[in-house]
Amino acid sequence: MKRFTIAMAVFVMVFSLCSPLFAAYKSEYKLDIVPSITSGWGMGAQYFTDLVRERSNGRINIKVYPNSQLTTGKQTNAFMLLRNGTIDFACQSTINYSPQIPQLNLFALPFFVAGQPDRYKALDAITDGKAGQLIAKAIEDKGGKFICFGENGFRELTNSKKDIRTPDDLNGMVIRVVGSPLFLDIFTALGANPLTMAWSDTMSAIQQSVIDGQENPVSIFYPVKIFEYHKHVTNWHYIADPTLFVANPKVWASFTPSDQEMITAAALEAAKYQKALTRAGLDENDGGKNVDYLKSIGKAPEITDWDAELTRSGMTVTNLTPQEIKLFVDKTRPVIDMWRIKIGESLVKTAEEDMASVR
Ligand code: X2X
Repeated sequence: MKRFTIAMAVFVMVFSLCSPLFAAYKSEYKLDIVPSITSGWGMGAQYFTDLVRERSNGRINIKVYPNSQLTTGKQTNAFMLLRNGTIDFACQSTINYSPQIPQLNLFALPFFVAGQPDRYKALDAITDGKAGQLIAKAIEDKGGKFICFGENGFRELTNSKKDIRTPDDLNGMVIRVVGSPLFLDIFTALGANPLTMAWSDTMSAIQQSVIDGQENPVSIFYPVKIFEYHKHVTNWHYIADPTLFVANPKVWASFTPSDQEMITAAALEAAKYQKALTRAGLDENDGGKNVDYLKSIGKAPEITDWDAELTRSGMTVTNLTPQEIKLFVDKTRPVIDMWRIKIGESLVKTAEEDMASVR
């Protein structure tokens, strides 16, 4: 009897090692995102999980949990929960992981990417370049499996009070920011009153006028109809906000090499879709390529002229002149000087070289 049991155990072990069909996959993998599914970020995440489900014939079922459900609203704890396995996959903003991985603050250096002649080209040069590799390594060193970069978008400023054209206009305004120290430094330097708050609490704070303003990409604030409360938007593109497609390393190691390959390809495709979604109608230099791509995959965007759409929704759209931008740049320069050190001078220099290579 004992021999039989041992023989069975050996058989099961050998069989499970040899057969991917026998691999112990979970019935559901949880994927973490902060906003709703209707945001560009959410749609990109959903696209990823759909591709994986389809291409694995339903064997690999990843479910998107929107609205910070998996972090119970504590979006800046998200990396710890990915690392400890509470979360299997994520499509997360670099901002939310930056308290644990300081290198990720690179993208949130004010006007660092936006100050380049073509901000989207500059951003791609970083994520596809040497700096991107250093960032991927920083994430892996801290205990996350990096798959690829996606996009939330360049972040703009909305508020309920007035048109913002200069830092003086921001004076004393209560601006909601993510719970990441760099944001407090930026808005303090600009003379505003930054208030840290989870995104999941922000819309009700806006409704109750607890805050005057907030900053987010249009693909985040438009779907939640911020224009019903905030009548002013300033397009200053001050920071870039890529997303990260990532996994828990143990979960990742549990997949067969061919499944890992399939999941990686799906993430890259979803990232391409997410970037096109969050750029269409916003990238002035794309020659229509983002809209064309979305059309080619049967997902033509409804809105292609954002200034017109936001105006139609009742917002005053403020586009800044180079002279006005310079006022914001000058005010935030000390913040850059301080944060270059925290991020790591060599990473910041590498990113500058990546951006210079496409100028
Ligand atoms: O909280 C935000 O502002 C959001 C949704 O953009 C992020 O998660 C970084």
